[in-house]
Amino acid sequence: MFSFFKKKPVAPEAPAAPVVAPAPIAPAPVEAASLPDLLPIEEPAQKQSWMSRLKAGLSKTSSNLSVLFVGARIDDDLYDELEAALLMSDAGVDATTYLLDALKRKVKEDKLLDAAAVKAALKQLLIELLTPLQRPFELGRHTPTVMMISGVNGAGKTTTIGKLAKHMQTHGQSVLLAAGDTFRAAAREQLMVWGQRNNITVISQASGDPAAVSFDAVQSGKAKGVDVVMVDTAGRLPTQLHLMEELKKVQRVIGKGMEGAPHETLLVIDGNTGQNALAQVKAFDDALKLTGLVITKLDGTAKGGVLAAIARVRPVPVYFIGVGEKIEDLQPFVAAEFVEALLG
Ligand SMILES: Nc1nc2c(ncn2[C@@H]2O[C@H](COP(=O)(O)OP(=O)(O)O)[C@@H](O)[C@H]2O)c(=O)[nH]1
Ligand SMILES: [Mg+2]
Repeated sequence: MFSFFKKKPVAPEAPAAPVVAPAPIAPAPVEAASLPDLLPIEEPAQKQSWMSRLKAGLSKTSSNLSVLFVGARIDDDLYDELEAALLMSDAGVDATTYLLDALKRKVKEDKLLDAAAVKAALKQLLIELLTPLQRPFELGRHTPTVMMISGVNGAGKTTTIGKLAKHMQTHGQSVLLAAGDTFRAAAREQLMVWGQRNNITVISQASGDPAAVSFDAVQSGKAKGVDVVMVDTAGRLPTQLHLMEELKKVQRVIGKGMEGAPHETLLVIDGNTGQNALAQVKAFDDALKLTGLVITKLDGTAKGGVLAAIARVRPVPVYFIGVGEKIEDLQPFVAAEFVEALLG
């Protein structure tokens, strides 16, 4: 059966953590109308299968690649066009060169004669390139599992937290959120209202110190024995060095609240960002030692090749990918599925 999260079996000697029903901790400060960018609360009754949504989401990237193989002859023109298409998809020079060289070798060795066989060979090479990025997200190893979520403004951090929280609830996990985006009061209120509607506790502070809010959330999560604490953070660019320092401080202070925490430090990337996504991965990874990525908005982009660039240059695991705004549009990254949607 398909499972969204991999649950680590609890060691027999570990005491069972008490799970408390999450409860909102503060009254609703604003009306629901101020929630344009959070999630629909109900999942739509009509569910498209994940594969068809992934295909639809990636169609802008895939049509540029797949079209090359339709009735094509295997010659230098095909390789040139493929090179251009891979670069256009933001696979980057390194991954593009690597894939083309490997493909040419394979065509020669296996004496491939028709375009369909070459396409199948490319699929295989892409799966091999992307599989190291695939890693199931583990729950249950720590109580709580503490996650810190970082990224630039508008990447999809808060909506990703909302979607993950709902998925986790579905899997029987209790969740607590920290409104660590203290930069804007609206961001804090947005998360709190959403938490109340979804019966998920949100720790928030009017004082606006993200490290303090995160520390409180971890303490509270430990005391209540919740399964997962997710810390939202304000968006920032890697070039804003003082804000990157602030983020490092939040991470350090979380570690003071619970040894070994945060267990997961995630970077959320907007799939439309192009090659700058790679710069973001490098900078946030250098600053925070990322444990994983979430790549959102692959539905709006022709740049889905950026995963190949990440795989070659800074292979941080991609836990989840997003192909839309609904809860079910965020799913675990599976290399074979992704490549099938691109070149199927
Ligand atoms: N099309 C699309 N929109 C998304 C996706 N993920 C997030 N968004 C939208 O991106 C916008 C910014 O998201 P938000 O979570 O507020 O970004 P944050 O600033 O990083 O917290 C919102 O309107 C989200 O609905 C996705 O996978 N696809
Ligand atoms: Mg946000």
